[in-house]
Amino acid sequence: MDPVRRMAELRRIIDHHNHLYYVLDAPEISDAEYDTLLRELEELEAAHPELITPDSPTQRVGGEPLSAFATIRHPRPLLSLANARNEKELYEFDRRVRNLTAGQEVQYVLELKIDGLAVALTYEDGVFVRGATRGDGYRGEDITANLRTIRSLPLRLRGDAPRLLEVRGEAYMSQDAYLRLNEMRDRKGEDTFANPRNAAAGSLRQLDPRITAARALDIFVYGVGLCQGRDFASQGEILSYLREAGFKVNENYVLCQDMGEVMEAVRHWDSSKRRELPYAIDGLVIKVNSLALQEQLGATSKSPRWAIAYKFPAEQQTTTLEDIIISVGRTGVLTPTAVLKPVSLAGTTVGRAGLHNLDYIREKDIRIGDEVLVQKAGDIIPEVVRVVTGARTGEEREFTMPSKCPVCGGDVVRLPGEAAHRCTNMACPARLQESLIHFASRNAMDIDGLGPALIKQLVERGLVQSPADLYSLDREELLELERMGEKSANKLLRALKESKERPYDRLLFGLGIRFVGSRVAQILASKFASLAELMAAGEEELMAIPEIGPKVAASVRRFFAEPRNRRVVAGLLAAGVNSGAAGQGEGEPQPLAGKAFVLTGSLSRYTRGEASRLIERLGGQVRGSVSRKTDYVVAGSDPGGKLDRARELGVPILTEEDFVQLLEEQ
Ligand code: 3B8
Repeated sequence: MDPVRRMAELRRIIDHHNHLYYVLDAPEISDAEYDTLLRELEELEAAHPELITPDSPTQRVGGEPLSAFATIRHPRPLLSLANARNEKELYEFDRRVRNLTAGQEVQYVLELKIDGLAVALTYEDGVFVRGATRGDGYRGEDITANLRTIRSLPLRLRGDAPRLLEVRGEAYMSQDAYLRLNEMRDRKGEDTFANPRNAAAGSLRQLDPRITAARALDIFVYGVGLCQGRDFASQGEILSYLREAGFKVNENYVLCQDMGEVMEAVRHWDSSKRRELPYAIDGLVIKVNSLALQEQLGATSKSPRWAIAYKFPAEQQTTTLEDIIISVGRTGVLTPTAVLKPVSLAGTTVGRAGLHNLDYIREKDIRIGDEVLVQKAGDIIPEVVRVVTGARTGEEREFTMPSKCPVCGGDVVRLPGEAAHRCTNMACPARLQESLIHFASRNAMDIDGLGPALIKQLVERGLVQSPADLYSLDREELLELERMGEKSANKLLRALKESKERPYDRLLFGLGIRFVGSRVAQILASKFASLAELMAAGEEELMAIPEIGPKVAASVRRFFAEPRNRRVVAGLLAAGVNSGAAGQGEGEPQPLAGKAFVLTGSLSRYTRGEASRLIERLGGQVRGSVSRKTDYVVAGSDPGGKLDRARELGVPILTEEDFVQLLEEQ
């Protein structure tokens, strides 16, 4: 047979068996037979690479790792569902639907609410061309290459394909695959995922599709966002069509004639039934079946009026509270956390629970050694609901807040009117560490590869004392860190360099000013063209902005009034981080132009990075070793051999005082 025809035939056969295996879970041939078919196709494709089609079953994993995901604007917004937390709220939903549809007969479809990641899949003439995350509902991230690796996702639709089809679904990881993945990560000493949903999201967020391909992801689809060339009359019809087209559709949906039937199904799944499923669900979705009625009901800016999510009540368990530990956050707040005897809760193992603050602990009279009732609701961190006082033995111990910071030993105070205890040491390594984690995080400077473990090392080794120091890290310093190879060091340096170009609202958010979240940072950045302008703004000027209240204004002023913060900002600007200033750096006087400096020993006022940046900002250069071309050696305490060398060569030596004076003169 000629190769073109054989290749087309093989693709059809392989697709068919793929579908039987991954979608219908009913294979008809053995793995070995399947592999033989796949190998034959691979060989033909290797011999005729020009005949490879993008929808070929060999083309699931491919392409180079991306440097970032592109943004996709959804043709129709992917709204999210309003929630009902109990039966009463479900009846209220039904009442609203009836009021708005004035006496017409309403049927509902009830579906499981898969706990995964919402995605939109676009097919053109039956071929999968694009897949995106929900994002903010209007724009998502292009994760096409990663979605292609999901075997149950058809690369080509079965039957007559519409011109254009946008399908909505939920990518997820089965309980089994989740447990296996975590076991493996645990063995390798990697962080484990807290639940299957995070595991699925983490896997789909990989820039390298080969990593995604190695994770056992799956997908259920439940809706159509856009369809040209075909009409549907009801949700039931959509689900049937999607199944025929080759998608995996969850079979546990029911058509309900009235609310009585809806409630029956709700109670069925509310019981322990849902824990028998091999995947996690976080509730049920109730949808008006008729698309004509759906259209009549419409949507608010956030959610459709024709559907609602019924959230299962939070799950609770009792266990022993073994200890209370303290962590210190970015703002110095000491947060108590309960260490629990691990219990299984809502499908995950829980070993920690939030305790908020000392008042919370006192109010609930929580003591170390108590039997406690813990609760987990959705994504929320588990919390201690109450103490099982009947189980007290008298051995329980009352908890007291430490008067010294457990991380740095600094004084702990509680400010009047605040529930929180704070470490007063501005330089507390825990605060530093948390602020760096925040600075590097996705919505801030988004420094890929700079995670909590690496930050911890950098702080512990004294390499970084403020976010600005990140930008003077060099390759040699990085290579000395644990688990840091050439490749990751280069990658990190590149990510750091790239982060300098982020829009300046992200920098503003990354500074971690109290009450300045992403949104407020955007507003401030839109009102003040540069960080310098913002820093110069007075409280009134800030409060004149409609969205900015006195709390935010005061916090911003306080932050920039703090000399330490001003120094961090100056360091960041000197490192060339985008701060909105037009023609940054240009026109600054450069009195040290052409002067070569060498630093040795440690300075009391500046870190090495800060000193370097100050010199560079004034036009000077910082070198690693002393030579005849060196203009100045700055010697701090405990200087090394560089000082001897400078004396030998007669290079001028500056003490820290001399250096500061020199800078001030400039
Ligand atoms: C409208 C309908 C959002 C959803 C929807 O299994 C809308 O239907 C939605 F605006 O998020 N997780 C489902 C699931 C999710 C949604 C849905 N149906 N089965 C799910």
